[in-house]
Amino acid sequence: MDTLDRTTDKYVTQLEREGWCVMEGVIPADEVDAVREEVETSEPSYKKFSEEHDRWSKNVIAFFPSLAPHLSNKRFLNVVKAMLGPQVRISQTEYKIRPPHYELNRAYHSDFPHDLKQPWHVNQPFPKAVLGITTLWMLTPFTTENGGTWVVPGTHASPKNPRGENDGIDEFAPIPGELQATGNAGSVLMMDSRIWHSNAASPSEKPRTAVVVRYAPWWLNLEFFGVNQAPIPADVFDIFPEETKLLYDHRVEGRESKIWA
Ligand SMILES: O=C(O)CCC(=O)C(=O)O
Repeated sequence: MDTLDRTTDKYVTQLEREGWCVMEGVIPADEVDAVREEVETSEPSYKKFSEEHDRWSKNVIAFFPSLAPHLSNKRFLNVVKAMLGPQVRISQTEYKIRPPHYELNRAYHSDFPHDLKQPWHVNQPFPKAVLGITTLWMLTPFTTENGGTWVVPGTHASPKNPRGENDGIDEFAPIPGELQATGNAGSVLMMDSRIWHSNAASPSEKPRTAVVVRYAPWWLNLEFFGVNQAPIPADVFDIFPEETKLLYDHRVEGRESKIWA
């Protein structure tokens, strides 16, 4: 880490104790609408592209490059690095747009590398270490009315898991202690990848727009046999700020990593 920034201590403390936090104002208020618009308007092109090509042949960040500079926001990355160590990479990037009247109510899980339904997971009992930080970039406000993500504070430290075969938890049912993460557009929900979390129903008339970006320590294997490791075209990557390049350098199309190799 460059220098210790004490102003971000409260987020680190909450992440350590509760497994989640919301950092407000990571994307400035006067920029967030343009990012949201690019994310929303590009999703149909991404879907069309996915139908015509292999879904994993172009990284989604290439469809909304205006988000890229924010992914290395200093205050935000300070917290990620406090949790994962000074050298981090982005493992996965995905659209998370909940359409109006979205109905799936609960589907509790932990995230890579703790998602027990994915082939590439660590087994229970999970190591007592932070192996991933999942971040949800709120491009519209997250509220209890429009599908703010459900989280169950403290469960990052639980030996059980909603998808644990012998743990007797119904992943599709409410869980005592659950709450919905809320925040203004431009905020980021940050979660220890072990925390039990779920998408939420949205009775709202408008989409709830977000992007999920998962961060990993440099040493974690990010080869998912092609799945969710789509490359970024070099001309898109080349215009990213240097700090964002560090995060995505392992995903540049047709190029050996310059930084990590
Ligand atoms: O979209 C959400 O609110 C939750 C997304 C989620 O659970 C995930 O990406 O793992």
